[in-house]
Amino acid sequence: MKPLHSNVFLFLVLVLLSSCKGVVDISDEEIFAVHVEDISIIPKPSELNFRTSVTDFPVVNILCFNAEAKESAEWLSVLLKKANLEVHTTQGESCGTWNLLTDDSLKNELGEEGYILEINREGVFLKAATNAGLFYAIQTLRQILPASLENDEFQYKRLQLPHLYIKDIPKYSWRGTMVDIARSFFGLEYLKSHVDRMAFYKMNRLHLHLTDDQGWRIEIKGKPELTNIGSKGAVVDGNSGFLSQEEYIELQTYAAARNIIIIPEIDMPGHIYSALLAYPELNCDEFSNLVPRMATPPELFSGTKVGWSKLCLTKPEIYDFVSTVIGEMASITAGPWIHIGGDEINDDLYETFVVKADSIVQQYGKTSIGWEEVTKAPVSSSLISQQWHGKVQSVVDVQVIKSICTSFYFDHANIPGQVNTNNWCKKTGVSLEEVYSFSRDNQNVIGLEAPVWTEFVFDEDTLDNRFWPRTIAVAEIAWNTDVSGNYTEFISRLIKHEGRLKIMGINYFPSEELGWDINPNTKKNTDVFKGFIPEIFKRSIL
Ligand code: TNX
Repeated sequence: MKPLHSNVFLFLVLVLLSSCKGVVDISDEEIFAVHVEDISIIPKPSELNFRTSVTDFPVVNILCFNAEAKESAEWLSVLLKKANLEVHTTQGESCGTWNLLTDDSLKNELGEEGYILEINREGVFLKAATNAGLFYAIQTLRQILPASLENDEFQYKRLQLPHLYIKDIPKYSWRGTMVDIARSFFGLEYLKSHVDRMAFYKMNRLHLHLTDDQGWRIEIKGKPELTNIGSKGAVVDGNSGFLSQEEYIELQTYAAARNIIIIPEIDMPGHIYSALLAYPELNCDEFSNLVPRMATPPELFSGTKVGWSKLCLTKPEIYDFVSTVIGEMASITAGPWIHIGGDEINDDLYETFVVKADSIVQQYGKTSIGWEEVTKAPVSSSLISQQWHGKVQSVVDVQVIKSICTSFYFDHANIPGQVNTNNWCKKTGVSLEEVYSFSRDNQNVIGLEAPVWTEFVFDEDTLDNRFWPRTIAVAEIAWNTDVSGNYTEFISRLIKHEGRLKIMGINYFPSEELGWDINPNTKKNTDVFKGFIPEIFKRSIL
């Protein structure tokens, strides 16, 4: 750490420099004042108090951080520079106008992801036990600052901020979305934008549904036909393709820098025709594992029917296949989880399979997640069950992620009758209000996750329309559980996000109660942090 006097010296030099440039003469018009009534923070912080006083920030600023908070200092500099501030970063504690501090002893008070953000007459102070907490403090600050920062159109020279105190701690550790890139493929660039958007709303888990009957979307070097052959299909009108391991790792690093963990799903033993096509030996004799027979290898499957394909569970060789695939996924996955699917199949050997697949995941040092059907089997107590209807009688006491279809299946319509949507779970679709009103009932719940299945989603604008703004409601109720029931108040905050969502190029669905432009006109696609990675993430995170 630098001694304080050297920082004071640096400050004096900077003040001198800035007065030489004449910036002390800046007129009032060049100051952008943030007004309390314009501030709309989502998810709603657990504690937020505005004071009546304000601070005008200088043009030249010292950003001060402790050694551990270096990556956070990089994020904050990017943000402040977009506000046209001149920023000089220096290591130290509370020695600047902007101050970042990680302090392990705050873990009791703030947990892994909580933070304190204070703006007072001395400056701005961001504190947390971890860089994850600071990252979220920076996202909050970003929501306080004007949206024009996002696309470099902020014209002012100085900022005036109201004094405030925020102490903010998430309720759930799992605040997720899922993208089905198997039915219709969406590639690296879209997924990175999706990560940017999730991070802005403090979401931290991205589940990728990588494999299904229609397509296999992740390169497995030990089983090259999975992508040579298995990636070629998609639903009718959907795109095919796959992520190379290099792309998967690039996405994962980009996400990790934003405190988002990628959860890869290899759906087994059903939903697996694309693998059965690539390696026909995984089928039973005469394809008796394909019932009803919707396609026969080497034919691709481009329909939408579910529950008709499975690995031949009487063949011991299928476990070599499972082991190769899981082993490779474990070796390229930084997060602790691998999702083994397990949905929608009937077979006497189903439970045996699930128990074995779970133990293979553990052999490779990871923890399994499965769709709730897997809890019919005596799986390990570390497995996490992802509930999509909540009706399975579990034989194990395990942690639960709620993805209940009546509230979180965003392949369902935003409003009744919306075209290209599924409706098997709820005929009228899943409205923004229904998402927001979800009430949790079970003490094992670790969080919420909203999936978009892509049987009827063929392009990025449609995928945006399914995710946004419903995902913002998920982000809020997963972070702050004191908000339930106050939908009107949520809407009054969400309304103010329209401009920012447009700048970020999000083709949102204009829910009527928001009064947003019907056509978001998403020509620009930007984000103040788009493409940015702090130094420490330029090395491998595996
Ligand atoms: C059920 S939920 C599925 C998916 C479909 C989805 C369509 C679950 C684990 N399986 O295979 O895409 O419904 O809404």
